Amino acid sequence: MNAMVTFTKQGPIAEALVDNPPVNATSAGVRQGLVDAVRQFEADPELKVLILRCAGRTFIAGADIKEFGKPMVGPNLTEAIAMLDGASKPVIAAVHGTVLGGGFEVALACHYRIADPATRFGFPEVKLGLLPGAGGTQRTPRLAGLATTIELVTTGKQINAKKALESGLIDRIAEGDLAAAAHAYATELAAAGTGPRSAGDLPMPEDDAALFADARKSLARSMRGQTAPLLALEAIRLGYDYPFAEALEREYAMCKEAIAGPQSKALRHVFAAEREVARIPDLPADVTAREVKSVGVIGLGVMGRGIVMAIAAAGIPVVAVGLDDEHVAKAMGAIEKMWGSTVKKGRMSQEQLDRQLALITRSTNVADLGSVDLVIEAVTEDLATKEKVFAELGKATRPGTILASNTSFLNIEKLADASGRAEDVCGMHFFNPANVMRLLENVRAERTDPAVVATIMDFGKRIGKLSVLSGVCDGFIVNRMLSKRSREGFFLVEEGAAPSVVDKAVSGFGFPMGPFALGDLAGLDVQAAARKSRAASASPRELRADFVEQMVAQGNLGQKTGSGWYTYDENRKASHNPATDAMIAAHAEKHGLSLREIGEQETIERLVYAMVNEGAKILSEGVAARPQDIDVAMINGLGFPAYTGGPLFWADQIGLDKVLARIEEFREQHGDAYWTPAPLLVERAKAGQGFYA
Ligand code: T1G
Repeated sequence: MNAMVTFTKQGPIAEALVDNPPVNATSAGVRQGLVDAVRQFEADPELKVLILRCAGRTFIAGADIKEFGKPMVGPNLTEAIAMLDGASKPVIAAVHGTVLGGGFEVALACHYRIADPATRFGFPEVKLGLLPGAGGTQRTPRLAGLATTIELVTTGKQINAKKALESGLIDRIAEGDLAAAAHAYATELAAAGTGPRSAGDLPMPEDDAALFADARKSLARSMRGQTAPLLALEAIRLGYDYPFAEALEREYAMCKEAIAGPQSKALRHVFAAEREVARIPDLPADVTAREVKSVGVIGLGVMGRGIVMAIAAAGIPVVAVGLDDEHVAKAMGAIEKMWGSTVKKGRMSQEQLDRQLALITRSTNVADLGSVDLVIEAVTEDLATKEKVFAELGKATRPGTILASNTSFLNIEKLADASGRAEDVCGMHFFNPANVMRLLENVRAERTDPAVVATIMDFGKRIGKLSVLSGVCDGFIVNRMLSKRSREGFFLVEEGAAPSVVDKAVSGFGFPMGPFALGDLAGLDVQAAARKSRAASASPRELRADFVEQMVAQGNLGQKTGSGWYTYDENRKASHNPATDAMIAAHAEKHGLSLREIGEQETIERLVYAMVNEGAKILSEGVAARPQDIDVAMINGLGFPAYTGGPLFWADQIGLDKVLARIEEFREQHGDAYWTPAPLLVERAKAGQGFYA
């Protein structure tokens, strides 16, 4: 027996205990250990029932992602699973934690299943560009029916133990200690002389062409551009077209093919990158995060409210400081309304809502922040206003209280100066809506204490955010790169592209929406204000492309006024806005511009290479420490399609030599101001390397 799987026996009951931290992934040692355990169990006539259990925080959470793409060592997972399924005596899976992917498949291949009440189950393979490859698409329908199977294998959605029990995926929910409950279950089966029970012996549920057709339609929409969900859906059909054993073989072959595909490579890169960015390479080893027991949020506009909600939802007390009683009441009313609708939708209990509300202390006085450990400032995006607030915070809070600004582009150094406690000052840039968006762009200023950096990175994870660390620059990582996409979008329209055609190309690339639809959503007045704040450093051509200002001047602010780049009906459904045609034509005539047809390829290259080039500059300047920080931020902050791996990973797949060549062509056509290739991009392209050298 190997160290990963320990085989023990107590009377007629055997136990195989898997211990492969951190999540008991089915690494080679685990697979071999499972095979050995079943062999030992089968070979001993004294033994009547085998319990499969895991040590640590979870039952097997999947195949070992770190082994993908490497030569297989020892038995593969399907062989280990076949041993469990084929045992001549009953095998019970006693599960806890997050039973995911291959772990769920191992459990389903056992004959009986008992779960800790808090256990969650799922097939996250599609999030890695894969499909279940060890029986998940074949055993699940036989146990739980088609609808549950389709939902589980095509979306990666998790279900709790109660739902798993109701669906027939588990047999019991353990009362008290799982090991003891499993042992009692085994003793019961042994006493009753119960035999093995293989899901593979059950018939497939009645076929339902309409269900599959609906699933294809909804997946094409909800998982647009992704190959794995539709593959997973088709894999279920193997159960109708082939005998069980052959269906398993074909499912495994489909999974192996997907593993070798570009989307899985990209999504596995993202999985690792999202964990890499939590590590701050240049933090001193001895630095420790400060304890954050309570937080203050000052400024209760849309962002401030979202931040208060995210903190309270994480169970952390928060003092919500507004300008005056009216502002505070309005903010709290909005928070209660948003949480109330979540309760109505059954996504949160009333008790949870009450607990979260009880964590929020209303205030209009900065002095009430005297004892908090962290203050997040979210007042209006105006430097003078923020400097005033930081000066007050520097006096009103105790030394060591971290003072963070939610600013999306203003200079943190100036806020640090205003506070009088620069070492405690940093940025924590949330994305709207702050209680929903995963990304938290933490900003380290020149004088920010390393302990502050460690604290805000930890705090981000504590409130369910994906923290990425940025240095100080205009727009940090996401908005700085986004501003280049916006710039190219305006230029493309100046040159003759229709906004809707650009948006369609960008959505087709995999973004949730294109730059013009996004502008209408965010508000053209907001975009105009951001352009105004950058006017001093803007080029003549950027200033000339003043479409947003033209529309704002006519009171067309986008969705909030029903008209912007598009017109919107009462359900905010977008339609073509003929006024933009007239505006673009008049603009071209006024400036003597000649309009031309612009193809989709050029559209995407102009918009995405502009971001890639800016990302390379951000990397060269050390604003981001690694390409992972940029890819993770853009995927989670702007919706850059994860199945491309993020802008820099995607550029690597294209080949930086090809990217550089196109940037040089754009530089010829549009000038140095916009298309000077970043030194790092040139250097890597010439060396035949990528950003991920
Ligand atoms: N393989 C290898 N390492 C894994 C892993 C896995 N499946 N899951 C997690 N880790 C590592 C992770 O990299 C990190 O390492 C540490 O564990 C803690 O993870 C045949 C083909 C289980 C919900 O997709 O969803 O089975 O950074 O920070 O927030 O059909 O990890 O510390 O060095 O995420 O508590 C399917 C992926 C695989 C599950 C825990 N399974 N993992 O979350 O911790 S494909 C998955 C998760 C498959 C079969 C197919 C989460 C978690 P390090 P963490 P967490």
